[in-house]
Amino acid sequence: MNVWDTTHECMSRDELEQLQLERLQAVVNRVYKNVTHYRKVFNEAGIISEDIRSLSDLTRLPFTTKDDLRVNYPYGMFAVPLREVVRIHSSTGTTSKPIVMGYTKNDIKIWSNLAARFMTAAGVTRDDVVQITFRYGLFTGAFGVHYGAEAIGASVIPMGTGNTDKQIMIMQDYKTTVLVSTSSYAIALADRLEKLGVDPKSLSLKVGLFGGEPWSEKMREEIESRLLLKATDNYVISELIGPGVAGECLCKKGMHIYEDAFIPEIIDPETKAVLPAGSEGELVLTTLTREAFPMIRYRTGDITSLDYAPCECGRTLVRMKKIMRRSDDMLIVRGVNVFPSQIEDALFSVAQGETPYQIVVERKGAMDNLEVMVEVTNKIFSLELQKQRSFLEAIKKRLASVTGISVDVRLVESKSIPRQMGKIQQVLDKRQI
Ligand code: DLL
Repeated sequence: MNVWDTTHECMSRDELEQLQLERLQAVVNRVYKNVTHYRKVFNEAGIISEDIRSLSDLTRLPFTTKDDLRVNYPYGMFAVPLREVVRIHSSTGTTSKPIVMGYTKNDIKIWSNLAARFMTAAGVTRDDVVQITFRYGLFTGAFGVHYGAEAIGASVIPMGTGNTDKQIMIMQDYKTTVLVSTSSYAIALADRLEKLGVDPKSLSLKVGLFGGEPWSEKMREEIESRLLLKATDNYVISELIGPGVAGECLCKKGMHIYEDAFIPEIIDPETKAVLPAGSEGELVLTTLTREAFPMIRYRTGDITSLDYAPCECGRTLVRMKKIMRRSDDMLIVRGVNVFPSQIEDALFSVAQGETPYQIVVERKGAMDNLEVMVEVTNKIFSLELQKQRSFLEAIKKRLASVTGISVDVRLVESKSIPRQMGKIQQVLDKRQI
């Protein structure tokens, strides 16, 4: 099996831990000097950089959360002056204060090589034609894979999202061998191919790189058999870098975390205690190589477990189990992070007050659908039809703008949403993945 960076992906654990410690000491030192937030929280915890003498001292450092990033919006967490930043990205899902990540020239180089690792692990070579259906723009997904593919020397087709018929035409004509997409979009593509009567055998697909949202082994089997490719799971998280944090090899038994660049820990999300190897809990990551945007003990909110057993592929890197749930209430809809609180705030501001509602997420065909049912008061029902319609449109518009995805909104009669002990279940996630 091909390995992109044998030195770092196949190191002995002793060597790896020595490298991690050196890098950790350097990053702790740097953030203390250059980032006001870290200086403040380290001082509050009574920690100085010299306290990090072994890897186990990592647990003495405070966690970093999404809220810390929001409070320090836009550039407060940058560890280099803006003139050294050559790229700015955001995570999916916009709130009033999105999360802003910066990259130096060297960060981009490191990122490209990290992305090249999971692509190589899935079998991508310079002979491949890679069709990227992730969204280009502020998000990290498309750019990370794009640069990784170029580092390998493959031919990149930067399609971006949507326009499924055109995606298929290009896939046929340009002889795409590698599909990069969310797992749900891969199924939507398979559905459309079937409708158009295109035999997947007539395509050149070989590898599918998927990520950005939870998906099951059942979905993997479906995608592999319908698109006739080998599908791997890849972990994307913008705050840490984007794609290139962890990815599966063709053994498909967990995603190798690139531990020379990220130290993983698993914590109990309630007590925040670090759990022993093998336990299931929330993944916490510390960056070791980021220059512009280092993260110390970042709480990802993703629930997984770590497996340190050797892998047949020869990589010595730990593997994280597929992520199927989160420790918080964040929803992932069509690969985009959506917080129920964003929806509630937007809804109440348009309705000019609290109004009973329920968020329903389900799969319609292959794709996720998010609908907000809003109970209307007599006041709104008594409005003439035209006014009701503009109320509905105003909610839709506001929700689309705060979440970054299209949202269906349905006005329903007062007291018609089911209650349990008088309370509405605010989020009903009916997806079976
Ligand atoms: O941009 C994720 C993305 C990439 C979406 C490509 C669509 C296409 P974030 O907005 O930072 O990154 O979202 C990161 O997505 O914390 C997980 O909850 C979830 N996630 C990412 N990869 C996987 C995966 C994008 N392979 C959040 N399996 C993370 C399950 C995943 N969940």
